[in-house]
Amino acid sequence: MRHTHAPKVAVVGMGKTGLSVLRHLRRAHIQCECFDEATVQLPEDLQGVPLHTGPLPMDGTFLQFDKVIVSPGVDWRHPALVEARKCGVDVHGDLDEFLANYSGNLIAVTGTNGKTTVTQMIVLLLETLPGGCDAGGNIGVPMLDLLADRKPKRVALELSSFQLERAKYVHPHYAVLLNVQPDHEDMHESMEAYRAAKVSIFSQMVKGDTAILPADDEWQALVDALIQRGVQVKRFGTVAAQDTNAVAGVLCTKDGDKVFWQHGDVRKTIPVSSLMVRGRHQQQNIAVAAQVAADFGVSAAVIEEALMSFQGLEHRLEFVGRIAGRDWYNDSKATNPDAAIAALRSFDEVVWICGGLRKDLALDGLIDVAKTHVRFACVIGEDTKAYEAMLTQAGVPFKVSKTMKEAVVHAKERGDCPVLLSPAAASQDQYPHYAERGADFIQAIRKLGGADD
Ligand code: UMA
Repeated sequence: MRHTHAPKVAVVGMGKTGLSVLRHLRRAHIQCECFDEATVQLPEDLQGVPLHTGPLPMDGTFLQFDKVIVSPGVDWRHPALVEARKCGVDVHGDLDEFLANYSGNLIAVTGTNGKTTVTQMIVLLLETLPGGCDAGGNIGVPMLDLLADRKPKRVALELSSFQLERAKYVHPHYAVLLNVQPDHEDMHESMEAYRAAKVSIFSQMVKGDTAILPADDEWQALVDALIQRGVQVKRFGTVAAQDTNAVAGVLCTKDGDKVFWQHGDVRKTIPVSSLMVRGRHQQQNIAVAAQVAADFGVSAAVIEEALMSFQGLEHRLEFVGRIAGRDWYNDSKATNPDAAIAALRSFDEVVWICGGLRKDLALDGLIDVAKTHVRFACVIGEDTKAYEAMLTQAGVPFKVSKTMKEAVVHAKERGDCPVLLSPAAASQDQYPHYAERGADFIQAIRKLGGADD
């Protein structure tokens, strides 16, 4: 819609993103109104902005606005948004606003699993450079907040499929795609649509830009297309010694596995036995971050030290401690089956706490890995049927637990192998967020008493 009056913007969703968009628009003296389907209130500093609560309007209200900026958690297929787009209203997310206002060094990171760890590690490493690096996006800091006081020299953005799918024009000069695995099937039309959203991170890349992608064959066609456009492509993976396809990842040799990355002309390696993070997926993640840091000029010595002292992030294969005679691991962030598969593979055998909000995801991929790595399972969550069926197929004995506390008590009684919470499911059936689920797990463990150091 083209209007001759002063621009007016509608902001949809009043969570972290919506509030940050409102503050950004206010800083630019742009008139705005906001919408949320829940009964919400605006904080003190945003009082005075017209707030509409209840179902999003389908009556042409959005036609009065020059643009509608939608939070990532509002389904892009929401009928009110579909209708607005059909009528020609400019509807997008906060990423377009960010890109229109930021021209510094942007490193964009996406993928189903591992993107927070990689983004966090990149920031940790680039912070050592003059001018540092800020982190934003899905990681929890709305990206427009990064522009509130100054224009940072470098920004690492963690981007979800929701943020990417509602962006009109994405063009980072440096972008990382970690993986695309089934997730969020309740919020995307299909797996293809989900994948397309992730891959759109590279859609505008041109000569001189850098793309980091997995070394797996499934990405070859995209890699070829990017190379044809003059984009520098770097690939990562878990590879055998003679493999030359990847510049970063985990190298499997007969002397043991090593994390590696390309530092200028030199291939740097660190034995995984010197690292504090466990699991191939985590080791691969930090190798990717090392590659980004090397490309941005961080010294090899700084990278080496940072990798070796990195303990991983909370709720991601986090070692809680040796308590009541058992080693406990909190992987509450494993909100989809592939994340749980990666966690299970990093142990010989565990007692596994799984279950939660399944998001319509198939659990078949868990059967084999459960068969090999799970001695006993405790199933949590509101609807446990699909998890019970998967464990039955795997031949793994299990118990359904009503609460996390009950699951932890049962888990403690089952032998002496480590206990792993890696739900393969979102938490929102029982908790506001995966972090609360992880905190509840830790609290239940502590209640068992008897820390053994
Ligand atoms: N709302 C509606 N209608 C809807 C849905 C939501 O009105 O149909 C309203 C809610 O009532 C609420 C607001 O929208 O008031 C919430 O908006 P939101 O869900 O977009 O939440 P934000 O607080 O803005 O957080 C978002 C991201 N959330 C999601 O993508 C679901 C955060 O990622 C992100 O950290 C934050 O922006 C800052 O960029 C969280 C997440 O769970 C961590 N991400 C998913 C994941 O990692 O798997 C993708």
